[in-house]
Amino acid sequence: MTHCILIGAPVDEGQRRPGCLMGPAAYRTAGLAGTLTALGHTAEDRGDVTLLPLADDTCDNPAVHHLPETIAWTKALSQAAQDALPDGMPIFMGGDHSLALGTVAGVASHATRVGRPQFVIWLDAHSDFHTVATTTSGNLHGTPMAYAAGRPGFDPFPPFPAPIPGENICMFGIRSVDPAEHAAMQETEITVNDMRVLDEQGIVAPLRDFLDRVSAANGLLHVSLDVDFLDPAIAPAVGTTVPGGATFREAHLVMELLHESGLVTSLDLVELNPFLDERGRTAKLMVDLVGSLMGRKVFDRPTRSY
Ligand code: 4U7
Ligand code: MN
Ligand code: MN
Ligand code: MN
Repeated sequence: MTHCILIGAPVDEGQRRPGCLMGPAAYRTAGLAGTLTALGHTAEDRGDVTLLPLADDTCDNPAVHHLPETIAWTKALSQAAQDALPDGMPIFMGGDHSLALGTVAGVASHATRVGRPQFVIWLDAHSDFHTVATTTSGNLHGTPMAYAAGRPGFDPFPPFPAPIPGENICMFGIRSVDPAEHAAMQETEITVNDMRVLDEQGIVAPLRDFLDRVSAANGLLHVSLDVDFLDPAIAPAVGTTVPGGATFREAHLVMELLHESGLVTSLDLVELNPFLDERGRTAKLMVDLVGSLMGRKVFDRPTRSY
């Protein structure tokens, strides 16, 4: 039994398709809390995080927009993560992916406090490895992984509390990487399981590999699930669709294996734009994936081995 702490993060400023701010309401409407309690967990909804007063932060890259808002969200969400982690498992209901600038900072601070290494699984079509300096779109939802990895180029932001070593980061579903991100990632030990790897090896072997490392290190594991990890045919409610994403069963299998590992300590649900959804199907799929992550099985057997 896990105490799940739902935290709304109605962040819309990290990209240019208004609507992600409706994400937390859509997850509540799709029955996220009830899904958790039906599985025997407890669910506490702490409501939506509100934005702190803005500073007049600036940067040299003219493409960047909503910098003061994004920095304010980063601080507020880092605090919300640190407040929640001693009490249970925070589930951040986004909101665009810039919210992970704050949530990952918060979980990394907590990990340092409890003296355990932090690991991150990034489920996304994109690597989100731009900095404030390199982004050409200016959309800061394309930057959180670089911030968490301690890349320079985030000057106006608070320094990342405890940068996450590349060996502790694993990406799945990747199929859109900009040249500046690619060059920067070459310098790291990040495991990039792009769609080609999944086509050839499937989900199980690469994921087991990473989970074994988390377990051996007694690590904490943060999962960041971007809607565009999924194929747009099954998950249309996202601004940045990229063809060739994870199938329904691939996504559920990731979640089922994560559940069996017992290692997940925090979760982001990001980039859902309910304004682009078809009768709530993407919101419902995301809630069902959380169900698999929290122990729902296709068919319950006393013992199961793959
Ligand atoms: B998401 C992009 F140019 N790389 O920087 C950019 F392709 O959180 C996309 O993963 C970023 O959805 C996507 O704008 C950010 C683009
Ligand atoms: Mn993303
Ligand atoms: Mn993405
Ligand atoms: Mn996106």
